[in-house]
Amino acid sequence: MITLLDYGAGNVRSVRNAITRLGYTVRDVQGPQDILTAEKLIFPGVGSFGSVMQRLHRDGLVEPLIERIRLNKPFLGICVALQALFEGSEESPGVAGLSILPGQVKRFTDRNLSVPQIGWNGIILHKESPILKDYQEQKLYFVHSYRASVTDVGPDWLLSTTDYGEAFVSGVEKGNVTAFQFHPEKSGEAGLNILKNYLDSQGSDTITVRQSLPVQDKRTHIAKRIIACLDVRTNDQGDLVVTKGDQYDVRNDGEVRNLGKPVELARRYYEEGADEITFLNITGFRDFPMKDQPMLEVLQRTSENVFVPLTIGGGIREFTDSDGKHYSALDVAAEYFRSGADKISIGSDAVYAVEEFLQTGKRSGKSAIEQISMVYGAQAVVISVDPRRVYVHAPEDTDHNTIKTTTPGPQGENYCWYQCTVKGGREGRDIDAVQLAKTCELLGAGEILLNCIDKDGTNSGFDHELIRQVRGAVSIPVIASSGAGSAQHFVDVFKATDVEAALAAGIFHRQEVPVSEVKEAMRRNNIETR
Ligand code: 1PR
Repeated sequence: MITLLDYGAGNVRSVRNAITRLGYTVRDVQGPQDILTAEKLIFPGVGSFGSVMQRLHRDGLVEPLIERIRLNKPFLGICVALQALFEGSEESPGVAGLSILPGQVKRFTDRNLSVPQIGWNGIILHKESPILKDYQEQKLYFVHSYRASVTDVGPDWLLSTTDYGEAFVSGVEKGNVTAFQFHPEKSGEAGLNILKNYLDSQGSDTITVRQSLPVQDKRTHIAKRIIACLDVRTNDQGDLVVTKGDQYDVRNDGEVRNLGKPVELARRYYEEGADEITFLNITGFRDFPMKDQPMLEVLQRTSENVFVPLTIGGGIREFTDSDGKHYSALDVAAEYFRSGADKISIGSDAVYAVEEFLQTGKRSGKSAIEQISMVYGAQAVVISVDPRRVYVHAPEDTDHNTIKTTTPGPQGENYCWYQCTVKGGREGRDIDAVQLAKTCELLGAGEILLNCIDKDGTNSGFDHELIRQVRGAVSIPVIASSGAGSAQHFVDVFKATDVEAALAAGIFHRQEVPVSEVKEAMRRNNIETR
């Protein structure tokens, strides 16, 4: 019996599913007493530092947690739960942590690296641990903007470090108390194994001083991620199917293309080694997502078998239903997080939010981006950009951010800008991709999913010119999307641009190139991969 500290923020379903999958039963903390009496406790950190601490205070759990750790009772903290062991965090100034460990958790500072760190990185062990006893240098999934400093943690606690520009604390352990910055429940089979070691561990009444390992002269490296994307919608027969368009047109002879069932395909990509799965509910802009039970069910069922990050997009916005009941974008996102999503992706609503910001010059605090980022953290908010090329003869012909292109337009134009669209490419707006990406970063987005309507479904390779332009404009991670037709195209985009991840749909669905082949091509070309 494992006791889970679910304080109602973010995706705790994945931890729950992982524990169940490993053959254990989960019970929830009902009150402060459970923290002290639980045989084994898991504290999955989701949300920002401030919102986590606020909830612990609200539920009277701060003192019992400190007491439990002092009594050396089995404890596993994940992500923000590791950070909560410190005195405070730059993320939420003035909010006190549990102060088990000294120092403040700080934001990553290396300007050459995108923040948040999103992706698969290694760990270097500093001492022996029963939880990491069979760790074989596999990469594990991290997603965070703040990190604990190695200088704040003495050898009695320091378990592992990871490099992202600088070295930071990725694991602490003393006696039966362990915490990781990475997410074992999102780290595939390697992560499940780590979780299993904790669940199976016997613990010991005394604090065992574990052997320090020799200091190793090596660094860890974050992998470039490969993402499988499933565009999902209801077909004319009323079935929820994975579909795929050519330049966003998903119909063939009038019928919506049907490329398979979402849950089954997601599982196949997980087994083939996809680093992340994205579902886009492509008609979400017109359907009311809170009533979209099938999409929630897709997420719930997928998270039972898929232990890598899941993103869901389509229809994330505020909404008033026909009975006049109002749902904030936060309500809609919360439903998806509860169903197993780690990140939500915002398309059309991001364009409207940016338009408003550019008009007023002020943050309203009310946009979906701002609200969701505030509660769940920037790393949970992805912006899906659907741009299309607009050609011009010279940069002076437009106010937008142009590039000189090696693929001239129909009238021989040598310049273009990328016009953002809404409603699945149906409507162009007077905003370019650079304006959108930069403003969304300012409003609190943590990642850009950069599609390209001209390239979508063409199998002709990614649009490097667009990717370079947007990647150069922001300091959050960018996912290249649209146009992948071969494993070489992934190698090309990682060599030609600094993009952190690449996404494809058609080639995976049609089984033209399995994810594993993409990974092999990356390895042959010395591109860091999982
Ligand atoms: O506007 O917040 O409701 O979100 C709607 C979401 O649905 C957006 O993320 C938008 O990109 C997506 N979407 C809407 N219509 C379509 C369509 O295809 N008709 N799909 C659509 C976007 C683009 C990628 C695709 C890549 C890779 N699909 O998801 O997977 O282009 O494809 P490829 O590898 O086959 O070239 P909102």
